Amino acid sequence: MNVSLPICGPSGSRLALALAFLVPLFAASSDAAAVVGPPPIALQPVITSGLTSPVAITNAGDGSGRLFITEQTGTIRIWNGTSLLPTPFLDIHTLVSCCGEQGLLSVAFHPNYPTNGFFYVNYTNTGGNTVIARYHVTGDPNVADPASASILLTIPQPYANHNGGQLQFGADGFLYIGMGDGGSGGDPQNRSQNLGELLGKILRIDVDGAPPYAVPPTNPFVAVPGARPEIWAYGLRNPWRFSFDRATHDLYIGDVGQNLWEEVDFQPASSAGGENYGWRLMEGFHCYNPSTGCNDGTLTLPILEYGHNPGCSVTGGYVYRGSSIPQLYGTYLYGDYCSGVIWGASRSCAGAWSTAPLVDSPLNISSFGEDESGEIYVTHIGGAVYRVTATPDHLAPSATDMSPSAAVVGGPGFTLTVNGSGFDGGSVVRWNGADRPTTLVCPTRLSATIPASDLSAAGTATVTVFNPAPAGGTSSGLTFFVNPRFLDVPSGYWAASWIDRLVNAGVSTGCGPLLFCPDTPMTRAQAAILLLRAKNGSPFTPPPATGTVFGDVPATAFAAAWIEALAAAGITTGCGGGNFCPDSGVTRAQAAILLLRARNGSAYAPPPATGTVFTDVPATAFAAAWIEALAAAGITTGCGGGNYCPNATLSRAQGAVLLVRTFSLP
Ligand SMILES: [Ca+2]
Repeated sequence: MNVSLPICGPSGSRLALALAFLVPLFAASSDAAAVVGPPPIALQPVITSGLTSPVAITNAGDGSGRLFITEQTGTIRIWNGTSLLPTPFLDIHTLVSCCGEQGLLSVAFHPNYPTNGFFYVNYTNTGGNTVIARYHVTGDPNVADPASASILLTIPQPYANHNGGQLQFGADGFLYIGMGDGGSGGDPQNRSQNLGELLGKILRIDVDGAPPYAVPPTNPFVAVPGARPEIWAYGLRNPWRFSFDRATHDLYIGDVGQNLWEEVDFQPASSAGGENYGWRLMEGFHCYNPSTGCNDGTLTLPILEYGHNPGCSVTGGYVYRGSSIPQLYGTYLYGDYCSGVIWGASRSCAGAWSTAPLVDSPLNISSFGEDESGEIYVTHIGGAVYRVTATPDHLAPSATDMSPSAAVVGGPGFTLTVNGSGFDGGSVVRWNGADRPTTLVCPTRLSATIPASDLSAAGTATVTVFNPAPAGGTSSGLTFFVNPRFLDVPSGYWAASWIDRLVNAGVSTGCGPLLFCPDTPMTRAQAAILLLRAKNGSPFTPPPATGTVFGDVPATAFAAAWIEALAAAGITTGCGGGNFCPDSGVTRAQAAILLLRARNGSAYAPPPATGTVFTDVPATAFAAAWIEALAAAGITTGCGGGNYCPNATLSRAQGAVLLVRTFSLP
């Protein structure tokens, strides 16, 4: 059978039920506290009489707040917020064939409509062929001039069904046109896969180019011989309704299926176009023709599908970006013409799509539309318009981690990412209790704009997430560090002041931009630099390296000149076997020798070891005399518990303490 988009179709009993059902619709139980995901919605009647077969609803983007409702029979009506104006905005019913899947199918307003007054319509003419035409408003903003028609494009239609019909302007200013495969069933002439045909495609044209239109030079097939350059994407059966996410500009396509599967396709805003969405090779995620081996790997599969009975024909909707239902923010709404179910689809932060029914309505859903503030409306082919509503009911937010978690005092403002749960479009990131501009990135991630003024003083800040009432609340706090000098050395770090003194003396600049790496081992090569700078002063520069002193330190090695100078000063003889082991960590025992020789000269010899100073340093231990001398000089008190930990590697923070004490750095 062929039940794609049965507008004016034989769904009599269902339609009768819908027509009788003009009171507020039911919503599912509202135990939102136990549910993660989009909330149940209700459909609030906006227009319940005076409309004939509404198939599209949109706004003019002119700040007027009006809704423009396309009637399939050939008129565009205006809802001014309180009433349906009796005079149509446009009446071209004499040009239009109707109905079935034919008729006046949508209108899109030019992005500069407030200044140029142009809008575009998509209809099937009396010959059944698709026409894209431009019209102009008159001096009366509620009436367009039917004589202002300028036809941009006429596309022959071989059958009465599968005419597509959607027009949308993208954020790029180009007009996108949805074209069905031409009709019949199963795309008998294989048009959707044929790049020489405009049928079964989404087209993209530049309405501001030379009349009647120009092809954007960045369209994906402009250089492909035999391809129609207007094609933006292909492999579509009947993309009756598609839309752009007004926040991200991602493209969502409801592509009506054949006998079994309805699908929603997705194109990220970053796409350069050219996707093959599969029809007639595939229907949804399933092979159609051929019945096996249909996907050579180049097809772009749907983000979701659903089966027939009671579903029959998907009506693509919109990503909710309004303000009245924060829990729905970022959710893609779409529905089914026959079943009346409206679903909400969303993508996890990891990129996985999920979908859930939001309401099971008795409507024959012909279209969704947005008003200027991003609230979503539903048209019922029986002659009504509903607004999507929900009871605000926030979850309690939880903030689990954030990135970054530290900054340096006086630094620039930045974008803070907060991960957690219970987030929605009403969630606000707070910095020490003060609201910061916040965006819901995905269901478990927020981003907030933190100004430079939040980094004016060193210390810590408490970051929380607040959800407004009802329910809602404030998450527990995460601690953000505003550090004096290094991202990885907070004010409260145990060696912070020692590291500060080391850097102030010019001995170290850290391990990288704004980093000191306090808890990583100090390598022997790093130690060579730090020892010589601490001993000789920060301006000290060693003679050029020769590469002849240690077998494992060629002249080009990191710190080669410093290592050779350290040897020349008699402070080191290497790690044995003619090598220096520059990448090895300095042990705490080695550090005792190096520090005392650097401070006291190569001829220095410590007093004999007693074995009584540290429990883990008997008199016979390697470097025992040096370790005891280091303690006697007040440079070390050991690693704790009466021990020295001679074989442990020295961390860079520990090294900072020992260097500052050894050389009495200010
Ligand atoms: Ca497909």
